[in-house]
Formats: sequence, C-alpha cells, structure tokens
Amino acid sequence: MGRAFVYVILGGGVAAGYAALEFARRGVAHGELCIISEESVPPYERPALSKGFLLPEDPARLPSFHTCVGANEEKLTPKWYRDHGIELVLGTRVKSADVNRKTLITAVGETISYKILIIATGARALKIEEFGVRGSDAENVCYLRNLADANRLVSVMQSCNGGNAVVIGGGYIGMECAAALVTNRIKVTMVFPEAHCMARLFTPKIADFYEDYYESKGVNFIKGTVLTSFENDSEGKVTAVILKDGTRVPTQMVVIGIGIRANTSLFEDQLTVEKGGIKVNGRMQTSNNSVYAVGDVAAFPVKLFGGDIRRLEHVDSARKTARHAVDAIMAPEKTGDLDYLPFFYSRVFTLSWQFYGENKGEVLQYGDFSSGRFGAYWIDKGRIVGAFLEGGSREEYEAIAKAVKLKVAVKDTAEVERQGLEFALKV
Ligand code: FAD
Ligand code: NAD
Ligand code: ISD
Repeated sequence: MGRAFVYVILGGGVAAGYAALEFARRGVAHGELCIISEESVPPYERPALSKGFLLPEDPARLPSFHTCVGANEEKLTPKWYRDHGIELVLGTRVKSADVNRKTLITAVGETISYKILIIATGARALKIEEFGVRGSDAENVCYLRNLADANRLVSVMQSCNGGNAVVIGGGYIGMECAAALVTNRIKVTMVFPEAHCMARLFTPKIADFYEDYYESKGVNFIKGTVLTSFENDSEGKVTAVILKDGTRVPTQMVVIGIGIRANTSLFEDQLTVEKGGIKVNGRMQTSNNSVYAVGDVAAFPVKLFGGDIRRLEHVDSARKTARHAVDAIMAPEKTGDLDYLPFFYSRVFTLSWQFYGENKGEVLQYGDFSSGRFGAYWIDKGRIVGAFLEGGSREEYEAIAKAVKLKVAVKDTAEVERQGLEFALKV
C-alpha cells in the first residue's frame, strides 16, 4: 500500500500552512503536494490557542483561525486545499522515515514517498514526568500545544469557574494561560523556579512590571521553587500541589507550561542535529539535499547574528522559514540565504509587547514603567542587537525592528537611554 508525491510536508502546523500557500502561489500542480499531520484539522494559527480560544465570551473557533489569517493572508480551509489539488492526510502519525529511500511510513502502515520532503514537525510540550514528578495524566491537569489540548483546557476551566488554578512555569504558556484563567474568573497561583517571570527574555525590571500587573489582577506568584508532587482525591483528580520548599497549594486545576522539545526523533540518526533541532543551511536544506526543515524543528543560521545557528520557537519564524524553503525548492536560482530578524511577541489582558533581535550584552531601559509605556535596547559591541517595547504603535514597533536590523551604532549609551524610543524613531 503506498502513495507517491513530488513534495511532502511532514507536519500540519503553522509552517505547513504557510508552505502550502507559497507552493500554491508558485503554481504547484494538482496532486504534487501532500501534507501529513497527526492533527485532525488542517493547519491553523497555533498562537490563537492561548489567546482568542480561551476567551470566556465569543471565543475563537475553527475555521476562523486556519492559516494564513495570522499574517493577513488567505484562510486555507479544507475547500482551499481541495481546490488547489493539495492532499491532506490528517489524523495520521508518521512513525518512521527513510531519507535514503525517500519514504515515510504512517502509523497505519502506509508508505508515502516523496522527491522533496519538508520536515515541519514542530515540537511537543515537555511533561512534568520528565522532571521526576508523577501524575500529570489526571483529568484536571492540562498542557497546551494543540487543538485537542485547548479543547480539554476549556472544558476543565469551565468546570472550575470561580475556583482556583495553579500554573506551573513562568514562560509564554504560563503567562498567557494565567491571564486567560483570570479572565475566566479563576484565581491563579503561578509557580516557577526562576527569580522572575519570562526569565529567558525579560530583565528583572521588565518582569517586575508584568508581575505587578498580574498581582493587581489577583495572581499570586511563588518563585524560586518547583513542583515535587500532586495530591489527589479518590477519583484521581488533583486537589493540591506540593512544592520543593514544602508549600502545599490547594487547587481545582493545574496548567503546565515548562518548555518544549523539537520533534526531531524520526531523523536524529539520519540528519545533522544541532541546538535541539534539525540543522539546515540558509535555504532551509538539511544535511540531505532532498530534505528541508522549517519552523520550531529547524536550527538555521541567523545572518544578523553572524550566521550563528539558532532554533527559534515562534510563529513569525515558522511562517518565514516555511516560505523560504518553498522559494528555495521552487525557484532555486532566485533564492539566496534567508536573512531573518528574530521577532517574538505576546498579548495578555490589555498589554502587548514586541521584541526583535537577541537579548545579549548591556541593557538600556527607558520610559515609564508605572504607566506601561516602556522599552529596552540591548547593546553588544557598541551596536543595538535587541529591542523590546510594551504598548507600542505599528510605527514604533517598525522603528525598533529597523534599529535592530541595521544594528545601529551606539556611541553614548546614556544619551540613548535618555532618548528612549525617540532614538529608534530617528533611525
Ligand atoms: P507546529 O505548529 O507545532 O506544527 C507541527 C505539526 O506537526 C503538528 O500539527 C503536529 O501534530 C505535526 N506532527 C509532529 N510530528 C508528527 C508526525 N510524526 N506525524 C505527523 N504529524 C506530526 N509564537 C509566537 O510567536 N507568538 C505567539 O503568540 C505564540 N503563541 C503560542 C501559543 C501556544 C498555545 C503555542 C503552543 C505556541 C505558540 N507560539 C507562539 C509558538 C508557535 O505557535 C510555534 O512557533 C509554531 O506553531 C511553530 O510552527 P511549526 O509548524 O514549526 O510547528
Ligand atoms: P518557555 O520556554 O517559554 O517557558 C518554560 C518555563 O518553564 C520557564 O520559564 C520556567 O519557568 C519553567 N520551568 C522549567 N522547568 C521547570 C520545572 N521543572 N518546574 C516548573 N517550571 C519549570 O516554554 P512554555 O511557556 O512552555 O512555552 C512552550 C512553547 O510555546 C515555547 O516554544 C513558546 O515559544 C511557545 N509559545 C509562545 C508564545 C508567544 O510567543 N507569545 C505563547 C505561548 C507559547
Ligand atoms: O525562541 C526563543 C525565545 O522564546 C526566546 O526568548 O529564543 C529566545 C531566546 O531564548 C532568548 O533570546
């Protein structure tokens, strides 16, 4: 039993959706392209799952957030794929791959062969069991990576209205889910090992602003410790979490966001792996010429950082690496190396921030941290390499992005700190 395609995209997430749109624009013929996804729905904008999807009123539901609406492009519905002759093999897990034979074998034993493969398998949520804690399979403990997780989270949240939740992890999932829980009238305690939230990116001063804001919404922070065990009732539901410092926090539900691992396992012994991802060149091509990797699973050279290999876990990078791979496949002579400016953002409550570049070197912080109009520049070797802004307008975000892209030279750090956002606006 088998099928053969010219192009196969393995994985049906954000990167797959943007790759499909680019293939269609470049005139892929009917029957040439196939997307294989473990998920039961066509590609969608995953960021919606921790934002619009969790709203108590008028929540976002599919088909409203299929890719590529997040970049103000066409919405690729099942009909769109049919109309473009793109085969969707959904609800199907690929369990093995052979890059020499150019074949994939699905969980039901079908062999799907390709001429060119794009790996877009994304990542999986780390389980608390991987840190030695048992019991996260209880019905009121939630992770959040895919639509099935999000549906489950909504149903647990609805059964907990007016109650308490513990959020484990102070990263993106922790912060966005804590805000969503509060909006759903659930009282939240956040637990994480670091001294402040969003430790990978925020400075202590930036984190203070968000923590104060969350506290004003009733969120309680327990920092510098980790979960060691769950307490359960006779039905197996978690009723409290026990922390390493001995604290016991009674709760009706738990949300866990403790990071991810890229889904590289099918290829680890066949392709070069670096920084936890599949290593690609500037055209998103792996160590095998017929195989490309994009999105969360790809570790690619970032020109702006002197060609350093980075694996980024953000939607903008998934969209742009996917498009670039398709350009490199369909128009090789016209496609050079990707020149990517790393871009991260988040939206919680009425707050909204953007970050460009990398948070390396000396940091200069400016603005009014009490009113929520502030930002920061990171200066390395006399140049701006990173910029953060809370509450900016489109023009202001474009200005900080430009300052990073151009790696603007800084002669007088005190003057840049004094000028703040004006410095970027004058670039
Ligand atoms: P994914 O979108 O994860 O897609 C991978 C796909 O591959 C999935 O469909 C998966 O089922 C499938 N797959 C994996 N292995 C197999 C297999 N063996 N067989 C078949 N199918 C397989 N980023 C931002 O920049 N801003 C945000 O606000 C933001 N919010 C987020 C909110 C949530 C809840 C989550 C989980 C992530 C968020 N992100 C955000 C990150 C962003 O969504 C990811 O960077 C992006 O989805 C990566 O795209 P991808 O296509 O590489 O992987
Ligand atoms: P993360 O890497 O952002 O944060 C992980 C957090 O887990 C750390 O901040 C730390 O506080 C905590 N942690 C680590 N080990 C722990 C332990 N043993 N016990 C308790 N806490 C521990 O990862 P995440 O928040 O799980 O997000 C998952 C993925 O989803 C990431 O790729 C992220 O980029 C993506 N995401 C992005 C956005 C966005 O860009 N706005 C929003 C949601 C999710
Ligand atoms: O993917 C990411 C992410 O979420 C960050 O904060 O890369 C960065 C680095 O970990 C910090 O620059």
